[in-house]
Parts: sequence; structure tokens; C-alpha cells
Amino acid sequence: MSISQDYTDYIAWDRLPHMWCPGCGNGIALKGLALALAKQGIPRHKVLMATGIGCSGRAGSYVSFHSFDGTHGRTIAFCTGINVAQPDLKIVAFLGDGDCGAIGGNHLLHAARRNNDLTVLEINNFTYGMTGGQFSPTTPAHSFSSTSKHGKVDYGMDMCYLVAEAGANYVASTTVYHTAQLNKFINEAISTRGFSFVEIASPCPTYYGRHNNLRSAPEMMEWFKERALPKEKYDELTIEEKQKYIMRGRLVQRDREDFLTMYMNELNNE
Ligand SMILES: Cc1ncc(C[n+]2csc(CCOP(=O)(O)OP(=O)(O)O)c2C)c(N)n1
Ligand code: SF4
Repeated sequence: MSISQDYTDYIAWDRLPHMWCPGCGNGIALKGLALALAKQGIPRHKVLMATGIGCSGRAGSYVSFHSFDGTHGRTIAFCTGINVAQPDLKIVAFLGDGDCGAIGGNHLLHAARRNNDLTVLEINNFTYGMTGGQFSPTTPAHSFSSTSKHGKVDYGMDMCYLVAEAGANYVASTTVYHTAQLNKFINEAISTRGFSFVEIASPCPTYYGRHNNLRSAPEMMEWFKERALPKEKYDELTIEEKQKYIMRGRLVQRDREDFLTMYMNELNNE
């Protein structure tokens, strides 16, 4: 198979048009991945996109390389198995905040702790898009959703700090408004051996936006522009203030041995 160097080679154009609403951010994140794969010249037969259930999960249908559609919340667990069976594959999980933060949160933490060689792109639209706009673990406190009509009473979870503390080799966060940074972070994540994680704040004007007075895609993009703070500034905020802002920056970049390397070393030392 030939080496692809144009991002368009990684998109399954014959499967378009896509099913995402106008103004949805999933396509921008997907393009960021395609650009990174092209930049690194990774052959299509060496990449696997793993998705779960959700609007973000449809991304696997729009790529021209291997894709795998897992059950809701379990995709990362499947990825850890695929990684040890097919270590030469570049595995990228493209998951919603509900999928990898709620039902799949346990798998996320343990894959980060084990430092399995895979990349997780968390498309954080602050809601369960596919099922009608219920709140998710990343929905900020006081936000409105179809299950918090009077305002959400618990705090949104900081996924990046959790994954970083669990042991991932690479953790970064940005928004689809900040495309240059988004493309750079995805590129760095897929170049990392071990567990890498990029949280990507992404507009869902249909649900999160509609419930929170951000009814159009441009309004949501303005919100990201104003509310996404560089990490140094974000870190100065109180836990209450953080509910109103999004962190933009890289938390971790290290080269701790990944799970499979450690495993093989242990075997060889016996
Ligand atoms: C085991 C299981 N539980 C619940 C569901 C219902 N379900 C489908 S998608 C979804 C949440 C989607 O939200 P998210 O993962 O954030 O993705 P988005 O649609 O926002 O991209 C839920 C709860 C399911 N399909 N399977
Ligand atoms: S419901 Fe939200 S997340 Fe789903 S496709 Fe529409 S805008 Fe995107």
C-alpha cells in the first residue's frame, strides 16, 4: 500500500454526507486527525480508529482506514487488547465525553495507568449528544441540559488532570476554535509511544448550545474563544471559577515505558 501524505486520503469521501448537525465540531476534530496522519505519512493500513456509541462515534464511518465500533464505554478496553495483539497498529480512539468519562471512565484511568500505547481523542461537547442532550461528567456546574432543567448541581470533571495523574505519557486540552493548537496537539499525541490523551472542546449547538443560550455555531465558537484560557492562567483559578472556563495547553509530555515494552522486558528477564 502506498504512503499517504494528503489528509484527504484518510477520509472516506464516498460515505459522505455525514450525519452531524450543522455547526457540530466533530468534523473539525476528525480533520485534525487526518492532517496529523498525513503529516507523519502513516500508511492507512497501519491505522485503526476505534469509536464508541454517540455522535462522535460516527467518525469511524468517515475514514478510509481501519475502524472499529465498540460498545458504549468499552472501546478503550477493546483497544488495550488490540494493542497487545497488533502492536504495529497506530490506534486512535475517538470518543465522546460521556463514553470515555462516564460509563468508560474506569477503562480510561486504567489504560492511562498501564500506559497502553494508544491515543484517545475525547470530543468534549459537554453533553450526551446522540441521546438528546443529557448532562455528562464534563458538563459544568449550573449548566442547563435535558436532565438539569434548573441547572446542574454537581461539578464538571477535569478529565485531563485525572488522566495525567493516572500516568499517561501525553495529555493536552484545547478547542476546535483553536485549530492550529488542535492540529499540533493531535500530531504530538499520535507521535507519542504510550498512552496519549487530547481533550477537544467541541460545539453541540443542537443540545448544549440550545439549553445554554448559545444557539448557533458561531455563538459557541465565541464562547470557546472567550472561555478557553491558557493553562498558566487556568491553573490560577479556584475550583469554582474553573467551572466557567476551559483549559488550553499541554499538561504532560514524558516517555515512561509503555505497557507492552514493560511486559516484554519482564518476560525476557525471567
Ligand atoms: C451500554 C450503553 N449504555 C447507554 C447507551 C445509550 N447511549 C448511547 S450514546 C450515549 C451517550 C452519548 O454521549 P457521548 O458519549 O458524550 O457522545 P456524543 O453523542 O455527545 O458524541 C448513551 C448514554 C448505550 N448505547 N449503551
Ligand atoms: S447532536 Fe450535537 S454532537 Fe450530535 S451531531 Fe448534533 S451538534 Fe453534533
